[in-house]
Amino acid sequence: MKTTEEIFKNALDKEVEEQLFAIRQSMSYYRCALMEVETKFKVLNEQFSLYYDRNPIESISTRIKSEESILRKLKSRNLPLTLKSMEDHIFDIAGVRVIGSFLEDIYDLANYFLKQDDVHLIETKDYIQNPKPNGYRSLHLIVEIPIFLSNEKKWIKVEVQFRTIAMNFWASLEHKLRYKKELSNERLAEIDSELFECAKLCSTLDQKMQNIKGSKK
Ligand code: 0O2
Repeated sequence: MKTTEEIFKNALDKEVEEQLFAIRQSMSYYRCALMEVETKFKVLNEQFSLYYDRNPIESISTRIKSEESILRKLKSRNLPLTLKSMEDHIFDIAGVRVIGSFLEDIYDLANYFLKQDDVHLIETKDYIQNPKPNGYRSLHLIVEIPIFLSNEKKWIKVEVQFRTIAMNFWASLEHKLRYKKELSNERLAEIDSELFECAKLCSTLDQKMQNIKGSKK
């Protein structure tokens, strides 16, 4: 016969096990959604290559947001630290970054992607038309796409970031420079101002490259 303590411990173990499984399951759905979205862009690139003899995509990368970053975001918004709260409020757990060749490619790719009838647009943040005050440029879409499991279809949210090579170059280096912890406030202000100048140069470069290419296909 089990003691009350043993029964209680077993119940707790079971509950923890179930919660851990639910988290693993959720993360697995986000990974499946990333595969679906990545394939969609590979298909678009293939089609451009066939019809227009060019590849508008320089590279595609995917990432699942780290647990640390998810918790930080939930805490910063005073949201409950639960799986449901994460699924309901954090929309960039699954992230795809599409690096396009020219400015025009960014909007073409985004439009062709959004035309697909299984892609539901949730939100657009156009930091190319409206750059962030620090100079950050990128087109962000939050979409919901279906993943097909053995006995059900689930809609999963994915954030897609579209950047040109110049936008990505700036964002990657900004991230490295900005997050050096030992810098003084004065040096940080200097870096911010120089980075803002670099962002303007990148934007000019993008426009020049687009002009050299000329518009449409
Ligand atoms: P990580 O490591 O990619 O997870 P919201 O979701 O609307 O509440 P949030 O999260 O600020 O607010 O959304 P936003 O503005 O669309 O930015 C989300 C992501 O865009 C960031 O992810 C970065 O990948 C990128 N990003 C936004 N602003 C900047 C910037 O100023 N510099 C750089 N280098 N990247 C930026 P996370 O969550 O920060 O990190």
